[in-house]
Amino acid sequence: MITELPSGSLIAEAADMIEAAGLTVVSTGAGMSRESGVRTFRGEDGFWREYRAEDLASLEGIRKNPALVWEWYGERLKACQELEPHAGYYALARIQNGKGILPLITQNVDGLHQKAGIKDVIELHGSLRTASCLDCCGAPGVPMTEDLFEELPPRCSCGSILRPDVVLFGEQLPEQALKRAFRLADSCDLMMVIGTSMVVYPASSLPLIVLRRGVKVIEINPEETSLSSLDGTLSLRGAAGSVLPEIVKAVYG
Ligand code: BV8
Ligand code: ZN
Repeated sequence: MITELPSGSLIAEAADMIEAAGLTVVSTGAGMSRESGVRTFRGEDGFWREYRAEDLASLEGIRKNPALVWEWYGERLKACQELEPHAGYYALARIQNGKGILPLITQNVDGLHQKAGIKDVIELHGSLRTASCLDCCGAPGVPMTEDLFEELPPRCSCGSILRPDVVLFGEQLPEQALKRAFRLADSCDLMMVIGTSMVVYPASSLPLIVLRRGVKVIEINPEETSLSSLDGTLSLRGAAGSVLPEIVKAVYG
């Protein structure tokens, strides 16, 4: 993991862009949670035991091996409940308070942005808060609490298996959340893209919409992505937990 910081001039450039921009939108992926101890989906910790996340986070995966998939979500839920937001989250909350508005779009389901007091969080891929009936008997979502994991897989009152209310691969994203995300990409003056490999669609299309409008993107990621070298991207090679507080220092002293 890269721990050194981008150059002071890049930090200062990002700070100037944030200060000058009107509507600034943030878009985060699994890398935003990495320094809080949540594994990412790809890269060195992208596997859970010998399984790829994509194979577990799918309807077919749940139907084929419901107990295994629920074991994975149980471990992730427990981690998310025990883990705390790192300094990068609080830096985003500081920018949101300073600017008065900072809509935040996330692919993450761990609830850590909200735990750090960040408001207006748009969860593109759902959350680990509730679970619903796999066979859509219409029963409302049940809270994902410890007792749900006593017997795996947890079942609906109708007898069918429950599924976590996250967006599984191959599923449509929540319509309102996606519509708002596209509207923000179409109207913002700046987008900050933090901790995403730019692999998963349609979240990965948002910064491309911003760039196509001739509007700038600030990327924060220890690794290069397909966004890094595009015209209009200021790519800061570093970890969210250390870069974001440096930007806040440069903006607010
Ligand atoms: C859909 C919820 C319409 C569950 C998730 C072929 C080509 C293109 C697209 C497709 C294709 N085949 C299928 C598709 C569509 C598919 C897709 O994009 N697949 C990918 C794998 C190719 N998309 C979908 O299915 C979406 N639905 O399109 O609906 C439709 C409907 C029917 C049929 C067709 C289409 C649904 C996508 C949502 C899936 N659910 N999660 C759960 O979380 O359990 S996605 C999952 O991946 C997570 O949400 C995760 O956030 C997301 C994306 O990953 P990243 O966030 O980018 O995380 P990743 O690990 O990849 O990268 C981490 C990054 O952080 C790295 O760059 C790393 O360097 C960096 N990093 C590390 N440490 C730090 C850091 N950065 C900063 N600081 C650090 N410290
Ligand atoms: Zn049911």
